[in-house]
Amino acid sequence: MLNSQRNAPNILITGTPGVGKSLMSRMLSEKTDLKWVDVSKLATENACLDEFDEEYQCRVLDEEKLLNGMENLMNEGGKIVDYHSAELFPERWFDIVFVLRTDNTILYDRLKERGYCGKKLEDNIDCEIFQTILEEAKESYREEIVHELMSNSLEQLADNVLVICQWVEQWKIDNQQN
Ligand code: DAT
Repeated sequence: MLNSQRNAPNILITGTPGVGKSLMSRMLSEKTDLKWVDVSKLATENACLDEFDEEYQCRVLDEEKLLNGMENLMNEGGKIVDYHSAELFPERWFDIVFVLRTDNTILYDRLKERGYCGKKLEDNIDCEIFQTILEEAKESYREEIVHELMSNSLEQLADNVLVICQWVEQWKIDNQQN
């Protein structure tokens, strides 16, 4: 059993930057007893970032150090992991995976507002057009646990949060430890 150690589920929220992972993770952590793990923030706090990559304008991630630092947290269960890649983590960590999707024009505006421009902006829009993270997720986890969710509007966000909250409650009923 993948989740035999856990008394609450672990959820991965993934997708291209700007699709709304942080906002959804924060809302979920407020509405459930699950804890939000912002992987980019964790990587910075735990000194898992190495030298600066000029092409991608960001620092290179020390993946092994990051994953080792997350292992105990994930084994506890009850975590909402928010990260813009799906292939980094061990499959056994997650009970369900949500890939957030946003229409290109809406995503473009959100990333512009965030100050992205040039190659960084183009690469992220391409990432969404080519469904890169969705494909990654389907290759990294059992397809039946990977779900695509549209996140264009706040209405969609609220609906998605509601459905996930219901799923968490059902998971707890189905996985009660006697
Ligand atoms: P991510 O964590 O995926 O990079 P975010 O949560 O920071 O994205 O959201 C990016 C911006 O878009 C932020 O200003 C909040 C807004 N946003 C997120 N989800 C949204 C939604 N479903 N509808 C409208 N705006 C949304």
